[in-house]
Amino acid sequence: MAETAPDDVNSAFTPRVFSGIQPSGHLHLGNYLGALKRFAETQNRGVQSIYCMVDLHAITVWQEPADLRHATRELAAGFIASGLDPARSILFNQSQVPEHAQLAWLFNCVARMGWMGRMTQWKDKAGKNAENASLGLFAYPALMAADILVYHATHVPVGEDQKQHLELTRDIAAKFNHDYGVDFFPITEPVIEGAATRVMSLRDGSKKMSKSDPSDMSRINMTDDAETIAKKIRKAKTDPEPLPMDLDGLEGRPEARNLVNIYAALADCTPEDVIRDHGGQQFGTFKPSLADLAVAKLAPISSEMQQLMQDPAEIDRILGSGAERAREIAAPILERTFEIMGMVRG
Ligand code: AQP
Repeated sequence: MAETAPDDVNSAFTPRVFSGIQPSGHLHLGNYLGALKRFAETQNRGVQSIYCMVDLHAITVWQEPADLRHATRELAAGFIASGLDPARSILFNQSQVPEHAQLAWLFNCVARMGWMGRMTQWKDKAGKNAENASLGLFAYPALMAADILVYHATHVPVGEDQKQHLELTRDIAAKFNHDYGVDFFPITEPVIEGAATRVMSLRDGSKKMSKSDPSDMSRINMTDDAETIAKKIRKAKTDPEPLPMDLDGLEGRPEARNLVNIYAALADCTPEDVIRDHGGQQFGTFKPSLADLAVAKLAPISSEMQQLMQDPAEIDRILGSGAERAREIAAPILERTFEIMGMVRG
C-alpha cells in the first residue's frame, strides 16, 4: 500500500468522499458492513459524500440486461435503506454520468500495462482464462481511478479487498501530476477501518464473502428473511472448540474470528468486547445470539428495501437527480483535465 499522503498534498482539496458498489448480484453482509453501513456513518459526520452504483464496472463480466436493471434499483434501495439520504449525499448510477468513462479513457493512457497485470482481482477473476476475459475487466482499475478522481475525492471508504485498486488510483494521480507538472489530482486516502473490513465466507474462513460465490450458504444476502439468516449462521463452518477467553485465542481459527468480527461490527463494539461477553461459550450458544443480532439489524433494512422496490420510478427519479448533481462537480474537472493534456476545446 502506498504511504499515506502527507497532509499538504491534499490540503488544497475540499474533503470529499466517494465510493461505489457493483450492481452485479444481491447485496450481502460484507457489502453492508464493509461499505454501506460506513457510508451512512460518514454522511452523518457531515462530510460531502458521493455514492454510485457502478454499472460500468458490473458489465466487465456478463450481466443479463434485465438482471442488471433489477440489481441497480435494488442496490439503490439498499443504499437508502442503510441510511443514505439522497438529499444530503449524492446517489446515482455511473453510466448516467459520462464523465466517468471519458476520464477513464484518459487514465487508460496514463496507467501502464504492467500495473494492471499485477492486480490480484484481475488475476483472480480472469484466472487461467485471461485470453477470454474482457478488455474492460483488465482496465477496471483505471475506470475506478476515474470514478474517484473525477470528483477530486480525497477519501474512499472501502473493504480490505479494494486496497490494491486504491493504491493504483494514487499511482495514476501521482503520474498524471508528475507528467504534466501540475498538482491537479489529489492523492486519495483509502479509509479501511472497523471490525468488518473483510467479512469472510460462512463456508470457508479463508475466502471473502462475495456476490459471485456459487454457494448461497456462504453469504447472508440483504434480502434473506429471518429464518434464512438464522439457518445460514447455524450452519456456518466452525471448529469444535468453544470461543477463547482472549483475542489471541482466535489465532489460527479463521471461522471463529469471522463470526466474532461480524458480531462486533453489527453490535458497534470491538472484538475484545465480544470475547469479554461470550468467551468460553460453545458455538451452539454463540451462534443463536449472533443470529438474533443479525436479524434485528438486517430485518428493518431488508423490509425498507422491499418497500422502496415497489416504486421503481421513484428510484429512477432519485438516481437521475443524483446524476445531475454529480455532473455539476465532474464536468469542470474533466474539462480542466482535457486542457491540461492539450486537447483543443473550442
Ligand atoms: N467480504 C467483504 N467484506 C468487507 N467488505 C466487502 N466488500 C465487498 N465484499 C466485502 C466491499 O463492498 C464494496 C462493494 O464491493 P463491489 O460489489 O463493488 O465489489 P466486490 O468487492 O467485488 O464485491 P463482491 O461481493 O465480492 O462481488 P463479486 O463477487 O461480483 O466480485 C467495496 O467497498 C468492497 O470493499
